[in-house]
Amino acid sequence: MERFSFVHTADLHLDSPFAGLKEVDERVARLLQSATFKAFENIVSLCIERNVDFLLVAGDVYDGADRSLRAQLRFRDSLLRLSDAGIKTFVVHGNHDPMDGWSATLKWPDHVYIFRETIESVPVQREKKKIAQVYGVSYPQRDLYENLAAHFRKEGEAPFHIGLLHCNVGTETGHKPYAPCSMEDLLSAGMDYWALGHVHRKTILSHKQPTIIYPGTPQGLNPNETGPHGCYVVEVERDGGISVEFVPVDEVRWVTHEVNISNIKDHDHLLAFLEETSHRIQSQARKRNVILRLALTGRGFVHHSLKRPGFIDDLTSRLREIHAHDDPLIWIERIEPRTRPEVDIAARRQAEDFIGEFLRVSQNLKEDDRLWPMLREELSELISSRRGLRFLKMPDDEELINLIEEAEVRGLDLLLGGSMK
Ligand SMILES: [Mn+2]
Repeated sequence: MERFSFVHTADLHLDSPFAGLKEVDERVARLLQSATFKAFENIVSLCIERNVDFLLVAGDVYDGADRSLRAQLRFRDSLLRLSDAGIKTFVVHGNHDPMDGWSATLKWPDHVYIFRETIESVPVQREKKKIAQVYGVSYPQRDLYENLAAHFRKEGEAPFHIGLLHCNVGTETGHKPYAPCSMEDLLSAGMDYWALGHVHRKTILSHKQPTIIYPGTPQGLNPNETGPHGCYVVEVERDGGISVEFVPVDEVRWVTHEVNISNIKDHDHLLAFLEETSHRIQSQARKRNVILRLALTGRGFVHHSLKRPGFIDDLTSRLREIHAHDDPLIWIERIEPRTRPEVDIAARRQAEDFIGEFLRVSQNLKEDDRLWPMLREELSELISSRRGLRFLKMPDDEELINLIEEAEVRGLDLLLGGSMK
């Protein structure tokens, strides 16, 4: 067989509104507005630089079913650049951009193939020789709970078979179970490579026979999509061997960094320490724009200062000022207090008094996950209220533990009153 290469991406979410950011300055807002487009532009440039044979886009091209005209035009313009370079593109749509959403009537470039609502297979040719066969299907509508992978079957003679699908493999992905399927479904379809989309964190489910990959979002879309985001370059050798390389293409990188305040002695020290941390993270990002969340942890004198009205806001502004003219940009999104008061909690927990009992209850809640359904039950009334529906969602396990910890610290502060200040 012929040696060839391709790039695999998914979940572009073009024109994502970057929900969940409370306040953003103008420079950051401008950068975010174009970030999803620029990340995709970087992928197109990568395809051309590496001279790959084709690009695979595994769903969620657009952020919403009501895809903006701007997003569709920018997507088409990018694909035109690829098409002009003789590089083919194969696209499926997912739950965020199903076929029943609004589409402008645009003419797509010659080398672009968009899969429709029934599974099709398309040969990929290079100089009249078939190098691969691509199988794909798009979501007709958003809420699709049918196992699509189970209908993929390799057919005919081709040197290499690729499944292109937006789907949820297994149950532990942290994403909605659209087009749910199992590893067994993927393994039994006879594909050599599964180009998946849906899970926003890059994940290699299987290295070979077949190779199964979620490339993740090429641009992190919210403060939880931290670290490098990009796409995969895949090289297929003459003997069918596959090598994959992750290439970061993100324009803006979300970083959450924990800072332990236990050894901080005064406020000057705190400021200098945070400044030094942000500078270090900036240089580690290697000329990428960074949006930084600093989580302050540990137990120390700073804990009580952080509770002073306006203290965290002032600290945040000060750090933003220091970096105000940096290019690439580093922006302190938030300083999150997860600190604890200077108190011997272990000793307090042993004590036969009300505080001891309170601490034992909260520890029990953190450690015994059988109690969590009860906690969620308590929360459900708040979350399903009219205001709650707009602003809240049910916490996942990690968030629930964080909530219990916050409640423990707050409860302890209230119970201890002024005595520990
Ligand atoms: Mn997605």
